[in-house]
This record gives sequence, C-alpha cells and structure tokens, in this order.
Amino acid sequence: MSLLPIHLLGDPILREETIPVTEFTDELRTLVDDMFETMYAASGIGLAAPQVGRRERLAVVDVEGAKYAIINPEIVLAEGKARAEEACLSFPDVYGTVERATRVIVQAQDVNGTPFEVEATDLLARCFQHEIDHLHGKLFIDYLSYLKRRAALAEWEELRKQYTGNIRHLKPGAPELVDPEHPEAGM
Ligand code: K2U
Ligand code: ZN
Repeated sequence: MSLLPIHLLGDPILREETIPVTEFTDELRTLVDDMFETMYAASGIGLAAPQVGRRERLAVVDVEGAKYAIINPEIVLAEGKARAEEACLSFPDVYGTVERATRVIVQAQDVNGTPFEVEATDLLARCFQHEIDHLHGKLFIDYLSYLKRRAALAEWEELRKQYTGNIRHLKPGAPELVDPEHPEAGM
C-alpha cells in the first residue's frame, strides 16, 4: 500500500464534480486501500477521492471502527440537526462549526460493486455528509457565515505557506499529531 499526496485548498480538483464509478477493478481496490492508509497516516476519520487528486466518486471512512468504502454514495434520508466543530485534511488546522443532520441513511456500492445501505448517527453521520460533500465539490467552509468563511480563508492563506504547491506529503510511520485543542473536531 502507498501513502498518497493530499491535495490542499486552492487546488481546483476540490471544487469539481466527481465521476460515477462503473468498473470495479483491482486498481480501484488498490486506490481504496491506499486511501485508508493515507487517512490513518493523517489521523483522519474520512477521506474523499478528490483529496488525493482522483475524480472517482468514492470516499473512505473509519469512525471508531465503523469502516466503510462508499462508492457512488447517495444520502437517501437525513433527519435531525446538530452543530459541531469540523476540520478538513485538505486545509489542516482550520476549524469551523457546521450544522448537519444527526441521522442519515446512505446507499452506496462496495469495492466489488455490491450495493449496500447504511444508517448512521452522530459522528459517523457527520463524516458521511462531510465526505459526500467532497464528492460534489463542496467543503465545510461553504456552510460558514461570510465573515467566518473569510476569517477561515485568511487563516489558511497563512497556514498554506508551510506546503509546497497545493500538496501535502505525509511521512510514513507515526500518524500526524492531532491538535490537542481540537482533539475530536466533529463531535
Ligand atoms: O474529509 C476530510 O477532510 C476528513 C475529515 C472528515 C471529518 C471532518 C469533520 C467531522 C467528521 C469528519 C477529517 O477526518 S478531519 C480530522 C478529524 C479527526 C477526528 C475527528 C474529526 C475530524
Ligand atoms: Zn474534508
């Protein structure tokens, strides 16, 4: 398995629609495996294909052991609402409070193309919504007020200077440290 480069805010791919997956190949399964490895190395609980520079409509999540590869996912039911702080691996160390549904039902296909349906609540529901947004070019900052989005983007303009281009390369070995002031963004 391989660690993939994470594409950062400013890369146009994060704002593009993804392409539905129609062929469930060994290459696709390798991509999914590499996305899980990359997500863990970045201490994330989700990762969408555009974040690693790919246009396939797929994402991976692992929330407290609830591990899914969701291919061609659709939210078929969303209910309840709660606000919680979120972060994004494509613009690390930028945080914002987002209101999302507290319960969703997602229909998707697995890595073999087999359709499945999953009900999720709380953090897993939030993660599914965050990742499925990525597959349609939407980012959590889009839900912020104008002033909060402007502040977040200004903060990112400073933070992004530590990276070359719009790419973040992860180091093999220990997962990236989690900000102790935001240990569970998304709770
Ligand atoms: O798509 C991503 O950027 C991965 C996010 C997904 C996510 C953000 C907010 C709430 C739920 C999921 C990363 O996992 S951000 C890092 C993180 C780590 C633990 C808990 C929440 C967020
Ligand atoms: Zn994200």
